[in-house]
Amino acid sequence: MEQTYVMIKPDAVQRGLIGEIISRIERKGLKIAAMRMNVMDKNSAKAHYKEHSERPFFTSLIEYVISGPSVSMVVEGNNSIVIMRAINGATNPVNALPGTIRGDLAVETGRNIVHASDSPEAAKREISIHFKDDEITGYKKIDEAWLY
Ligand code: RTP
Ligand code: MG
Repeated sequence: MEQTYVMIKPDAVQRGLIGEIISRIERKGLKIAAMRMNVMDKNSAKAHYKEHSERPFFTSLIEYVISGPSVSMVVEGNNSIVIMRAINGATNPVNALPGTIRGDLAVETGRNIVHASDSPEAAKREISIHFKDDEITGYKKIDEAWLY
């Protein structure tokens, strides 16, 4: 079953949106296979956003994601990578459609409240940064014939 890494960023935690965001993921029919709330350590944050290390916003991006507690999740289901990107909406909330998390709940790129891996390679890499294998549960849901 395809897995992706999802983060509820510190601004969403501060705004009391953890439940709202998790609820949207669950209602879609995806399964949360692992979950933790912590302040991400700086090295993990830098490794996570390595692809942006040369960009002008890199320093402020790292400070943002380690500025307070965030929620890290492994989300599972067929096509979960593409589906989670669609649920989150466009990077800049100005362009994010209503109905998406960013379209409904965020107003600026630098405070866009959620993250999801953008490819199978990124998902594998990001999950390995944030979770040990034995922290990811392999449980089955009783309705797995219809959902994940
Ligand atoms: P994410 O990785 O957080 O899920 O976001 P994304 O794929 O939609 O966007 P990405 O291009 O990977 O950018 C990563 C995060 O960096 C911040 N950002 N700031 N100031 C800027 O121009 C700028 N561009 C990107 C955002 O927090 C974005 O989510
Ligand atoms: Mg990204």
